[in-house]
This record gives sequence, structure tokens and C-alpha cells, in this order.
Amino acid sequence: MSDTVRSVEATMVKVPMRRPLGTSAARVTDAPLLLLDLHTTDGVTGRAYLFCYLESAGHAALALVREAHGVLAGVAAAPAAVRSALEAKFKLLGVRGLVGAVVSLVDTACWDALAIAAGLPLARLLGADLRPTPAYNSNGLGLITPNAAAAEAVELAAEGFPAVKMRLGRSAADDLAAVRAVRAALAPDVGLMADYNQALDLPDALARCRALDHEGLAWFEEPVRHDDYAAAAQLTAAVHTPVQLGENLAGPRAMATALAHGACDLVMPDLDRIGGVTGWRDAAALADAHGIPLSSHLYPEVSAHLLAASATAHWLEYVDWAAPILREPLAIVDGCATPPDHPGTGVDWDTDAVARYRVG
Ligand code: SMN
Ligand code: MG
Repeated sequence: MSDTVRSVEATMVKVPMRRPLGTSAARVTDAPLLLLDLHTTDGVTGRAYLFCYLESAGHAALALVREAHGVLAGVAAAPAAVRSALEAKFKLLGVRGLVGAVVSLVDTACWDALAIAAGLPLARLLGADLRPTPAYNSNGLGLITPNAAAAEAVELAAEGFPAVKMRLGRSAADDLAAVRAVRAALAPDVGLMADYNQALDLPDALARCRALDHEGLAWFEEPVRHDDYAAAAQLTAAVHTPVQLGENLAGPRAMATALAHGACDLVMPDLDRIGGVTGWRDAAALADAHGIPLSSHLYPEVSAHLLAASATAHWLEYVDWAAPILREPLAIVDGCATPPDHPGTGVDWDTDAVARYRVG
């Protein structure tokens, strides 16, 4: 491709969540999203959004996008060229955390532009068919009472999903009661994932996961702190239920280290922490080399393409947080997400909704 980047610009929106998310770490009621447009000199616009966790982080990311614009105008509109310009710009600050997320965001928008210019859905540009990936409903289902959790789980499955995810991190007894209530309320063939959001230390994790090991859970997600791979490996070896982690892996090298430790049975990188589409490709190759099933974290619209192109694709995490500002929200059909058959990722803004929710 001979065209270059003309500009990158971003808009911040704060979108109310249909179902608030209560985790052991925080309760989230609005999704702060940074919407990025990458314009090329050939007149193509690539788009991607970043879930910023906190509105303040979104404003900081917006400032970083302005820095990125300063170095990207005139650079080849190719992900490798864009990445190396940004890595040079942010080298002293460090390409981690929010900076890493912004670099991943620009990478994803650049791949979108590339796919649009090629006239191909991203999955096809990556060499894949538009194949479906099973999706679990990850909306809501926070740290609520057993009865409320059971009722919400049934509603979430009834939205057309073969599995749902609940959050854990109450007392051990209350978690057990909640898991039993949810499991009993769901049909036996509906999968039930469980996410601790790093709530436990290793002794507690061993005791609690052993106590829940035969309660019909599909996985234990992030029981211990995300960077203690030795603790995660001990837990993985001790329990029968698969251990899942990955949303906090900062790039494919971190994933290689985690897998070398045997820290998990399953892995679920986050698009904007693993390094955008470029980072995901390397992560997917690693998961394949280790024979580890690969799921996605957030970003269901782009993840549908990436999982279609991943050899060990497992589950797509479905959240509807961006749906209100998207022109064509991702459809779940027969419990699966299939990449839309349009050029690019399919991410495009509903400009009226963006104006309604805009905060920066
Ligand atoms: C999660 C995601 C995003 C915000 C808070 C918590 C959670 C998940 O860990 O995996 O869905
Ligand atoms: Mg999680």
C-alpha cells in the first residue's frame, strides 16, 4: 500500500451500560469509550474503540492520541510502520499500560483501514473464512445475592447464548451459594464461567477453587493477581476445573512467559493489551504452539474476526457496551458471533448516538 496516514483523531463517549458490571475490584455502570478514526491519504478511514475503564483514563488516552497524530501524519498506512513510529515516540515513557493500549488501538484502526482498502473483511485479510465462534454473555452478573444472580443468569442465557459468566469474590460461603443457585437455575447444557478478578491470594484460591471444583463451572478466571504466574501455575496443577487468564497480559511476550510457567489451561488476551491485531496474531500463534484454547476479552466486534483466524479459537466474550454507538452492532446468531461480510472490521459510528454520549 502506498498511501500514508493523513490524521488520527479521537472522540470520548460515556455510554450507560444496560446491565451494570459489579466485580470484586469495582462496580462499573458506564462504559468510557475512546473512538478512534485513522484517515489515510487515499480517503480510507479505519476505526476502532478503546474501553478505558475510567473516564479520567479516557481523557488521558485522548491526549496520547494527539501525540500520536503528531508523529503519524505522513507515515505509511501499514500497521508495522505505524507501530514503529509510535514505539519510537513513546520509548522513554514506556509502551505499557494506557500508552500500550493507545498503540494497540491505532494498530487495530490501521488494520481496519488496510482491510477496507483491500475490500475484504478483516478475517479474510488474515487468511480465514468468516467462521462462527461460540459466544458467552458476559454482561452484568456481578456480586449480587444468589437469588438475584440466578434470575439474571437465566435472562442472560435467554438472550440467545450457550453460556454466561458470573463474577466471584464474595465470602467463600456466599460464592458457593451463588454458584449453586445459578447452576441450578440454568439448563444443564448452558456453560457457566466464573471470574474472580484477581481477588484471592494463593492459599485462599486453592481452598476456594477446590471447594468449587465440582460445581459445574467452565473455568476459574483470574483467581490470583495477574502477574503471579507461579501462583497461577500451582493452582492450575491443583484443580480439575480449567484456569483461565489473559486480559492483563501486556503483549505476546508476557503471554509467552505465562504459558512457559504453565500458569493456565486456557488463555483470553485483550485486544488492546495484547498489542492490537498485530499482537493478537502473535498471541494466537503462541496459543496454537502450546495447544491452548484461545478466547477473547471484550471488543467482540473485532474479536469475531480474530477468533475466526485463530487455530485454537474457543469462546468469544460478548459485552454490549459499544452497541449503542455503533452503526451496526455485532449480531449473535445461534449463540455464535460471525465476522460481518463487509470490508474491514465492521466498526462504524452511529454519529447521532456519539453526539449524545460525547464527553470529550
Ligand atoms: C472485566 C472486564 C472489563 C471490566 C471489568 C471486568 C472482566 C471480564 O474481568 O473478564 O469480563
Ligand atoms: Mg475477567
